[in-house]
Amino acid sequence: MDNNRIKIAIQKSGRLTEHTISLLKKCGLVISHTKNQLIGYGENMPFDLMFVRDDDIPGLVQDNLCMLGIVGMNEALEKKIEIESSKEGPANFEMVSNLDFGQCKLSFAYPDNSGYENLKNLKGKTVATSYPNIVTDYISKEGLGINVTQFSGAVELAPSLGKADLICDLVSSGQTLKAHNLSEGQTILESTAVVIKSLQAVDRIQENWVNKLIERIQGVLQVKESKYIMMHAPRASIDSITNLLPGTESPTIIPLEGTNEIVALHVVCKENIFWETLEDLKAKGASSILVVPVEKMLM
Ligand code: PRT
Ligand code: ZN
Repeated sequence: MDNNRIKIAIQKSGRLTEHTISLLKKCGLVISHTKNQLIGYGENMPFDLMFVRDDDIPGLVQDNLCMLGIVGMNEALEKKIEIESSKEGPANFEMVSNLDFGQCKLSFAYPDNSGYENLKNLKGKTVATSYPNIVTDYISKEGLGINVTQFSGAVELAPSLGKADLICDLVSSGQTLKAHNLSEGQTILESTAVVIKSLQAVDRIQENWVNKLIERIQGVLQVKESKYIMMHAPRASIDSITNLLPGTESPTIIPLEGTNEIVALHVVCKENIFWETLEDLKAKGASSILVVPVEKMLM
């Protein structure tokens, strides 16, 4: 492998895979990859993708085997706390961007009707989790005195197997908890997928590419909600009209032939626009309102 190329660790097969590949493609990366290959080659940029298990991603970046990783915040934080509470610390990577997929919560959950909703009353009880470092850190900061036992899968079975009194696990819809007669309690982390980046110094060319990719990722995230809005508006109402549009910068004002009172007003709005906003704009005198999606944005 060419060591000048920048390696990005991504999940091989799981909840994050499709979103991650789609994000990188939207950043302009053309990937050559066949189904069973563990490496995908960037054809038009010096990035190569390492397809690995999500649990391994923070470690690959920590050990400088990959410069970047895309992984759940839960995994990144678990590794960070593990490193920082050992003699190895501080961690050699940072989280540089929160993404708009992989949303979940890391929450305590207790058997229905167990009366375990208040963590402060659970001194000496045992919690099962796949995130022993995050959970231990939380328990000690809160002074809860709950014991932690590590489970690598099917954590929700621990109470009925008699291995723990409660659990702390990832929750999204809540269906899994419900199916196991567990109730969700305190959330200790709201997680999304994140980009992690090695703190190791690299040469200028590599650094420029990494910064370019991170900038494009941020551009892709902004574009999702952004709209380009065009309308005719009374010159006297420009301020009140732009105040109705969330997340806009200074509007472009274009004079219209044959009138001084009405102008064309163009703005980029960084949040979604609802029908109610259009109706409010109309009430302020705007007409011919067009809302169009933004395809790319570089701030
Ligand atoms: O093979 P590999 O190790 O790569 O995959 P994996 O099975 O460990 O991970 P995967 O693909 O399940 O999850 C990857 C990442 O997606 C996680 O690290 C989280 O950041 C994120 N994510 C988002 C989730 C969930 N939502 C989620 N619901 N990860 C796991 N779950 C599980 C949870 O553990 C529980 O078993 O789904 C169940 C709960 O779901 P609900 O919808 O019933 O509440
Ligand atoms: Zn995993």
